[in-house]
Amino acid sequence: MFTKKEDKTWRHLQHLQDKFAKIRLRDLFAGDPLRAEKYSLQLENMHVDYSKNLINDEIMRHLFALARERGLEDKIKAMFDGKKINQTENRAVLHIALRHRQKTPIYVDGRDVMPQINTVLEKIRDFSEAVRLGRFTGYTGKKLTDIVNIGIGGSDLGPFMACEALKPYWAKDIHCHFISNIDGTACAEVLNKLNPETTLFIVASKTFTTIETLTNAKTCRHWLTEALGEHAVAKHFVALSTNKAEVEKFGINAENMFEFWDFVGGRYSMWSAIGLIIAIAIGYKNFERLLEGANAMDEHFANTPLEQNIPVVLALIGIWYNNFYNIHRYAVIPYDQYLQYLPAYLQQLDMESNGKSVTLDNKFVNYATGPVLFGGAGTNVQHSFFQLLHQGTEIVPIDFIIPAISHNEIGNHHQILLSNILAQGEALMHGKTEEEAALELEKAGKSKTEIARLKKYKSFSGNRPSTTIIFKKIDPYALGQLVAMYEHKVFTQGIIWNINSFDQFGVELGKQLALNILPEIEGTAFGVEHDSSTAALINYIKKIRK
Ligand code: G6Q
Repeated sequence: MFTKKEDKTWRHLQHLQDKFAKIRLRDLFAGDPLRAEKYSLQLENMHVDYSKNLINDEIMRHLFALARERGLEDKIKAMFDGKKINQTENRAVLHIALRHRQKTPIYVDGRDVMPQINTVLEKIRDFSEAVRLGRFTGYTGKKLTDIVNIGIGGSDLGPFMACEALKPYWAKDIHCHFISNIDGTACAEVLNKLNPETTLFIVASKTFTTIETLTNAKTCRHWLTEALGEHAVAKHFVALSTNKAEVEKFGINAENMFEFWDFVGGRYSMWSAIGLIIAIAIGYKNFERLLEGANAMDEHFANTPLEQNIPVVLALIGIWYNNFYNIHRYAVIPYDQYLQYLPAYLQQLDMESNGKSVTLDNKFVNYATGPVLFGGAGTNVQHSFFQLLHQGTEIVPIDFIIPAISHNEIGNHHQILLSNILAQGEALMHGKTEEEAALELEKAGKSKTEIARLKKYKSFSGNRPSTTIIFKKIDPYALGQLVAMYEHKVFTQGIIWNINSFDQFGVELGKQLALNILPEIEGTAFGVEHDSSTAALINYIKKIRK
């Protein structure tokens, strides 16, 4: 699977892990006062400290060698050059073109894609401004104040996460809503609150064939036309898609469609027309800042030597844990209420991209690929799953993320938040030995028997890795940098694992089977063959729904 050279580097890394397993991070920090400085990187207002990871120079050197042997530099170039690196679908992968701010062309099949991207950006600018200023109104002439994005997966998670992350930038008189799940509750709970006259629906679907989105869009259309009549649709529905024919079939005019293209993957699409709701919420200038932040990260990724390249360094540290420590999970913990949906967004980005088992050479892998990612907002999660992170038997590497300055500097809230994020990283890394725990208990006046009984429970193994990412403030530019950083981290890991990070065949089987089961649930098909569990569950559901 690997070349001889790669295999040698891989085996050497395994050997280094054996050696390093005996070394403790707290000793490395004690022995090297410059460790934090050495293992930190900076890009503009973004600071990344990766010194609390289980690494040293020799390990990093071999990880960089592995990346070079796997051809990472050439593969980055291939993506930026519009080569068809999504080989199973024969597509270029050009989310970087969506935020390409330089006035240079990017070619796919000999054709510059920048003019069409810029035309759609202008359309987003004009439309978002018209809605915000009340120039584009609803059918009865009222200002559109509630914008509903109907989409799922890549057509939902990005815009939803970004709108929530940038709430301080929202226009005061505009509210954003998201309908994603096919569960009727998703529609009902949003529509219950809204007035058809002031509601704009954005139907976001790359293919415009997704059953959840089309079913939700039809329900919303019905809700609107019941109140305002068929003619109102043109003033209350727009579509974001690559599929003009299906958009028109649904009854949305082509002039109300914002186009994107098959070189934009769903989970990489918030920078395209799929970001329309973001532009309406925060204004086009701020939307441009989001693109500029991502573009700054793209430039950094494409032009910085691997050793100082933030996405590459983070990716290689992830590889180190995944493939050499056999730690197949990691957590992202933003200490910022506005970033609370970032982990859910990253779950799709990472797990849909790298949850693969077949290599680009059409062989099953014999090593671990994408890890399980989870997370939540700090400090909330400190009071839930952090117990396991500190004292459980699973080691979970963590990305801690925080802005130095909050949008809501109320009293000392943010100082407390800051002290907590730093304390968690320190506690996980440093731990507390039994002796240290005993000493503390002694100082607290506990008896010898109590100390002997409690000291194990009160000890922390430590040596648990984390990376800390600090921004000055989470503004649109910083969010662009952050999301693009994770996109490129995922890309880099995909290259090391020799898999295609840009298809998602794994979501298809369930969809296919659901289409078989639907007529049975609806009572229009009978006797379809299933395993006994599925068959019994279908019968049970039909019985109690009668
Ligand atoms: C993302 C995936 C997937 C997709 C949804 C929605 O990379 O392709 O999450 O975004 O299935 O698809 P449509 O946008 O086509 O409705």
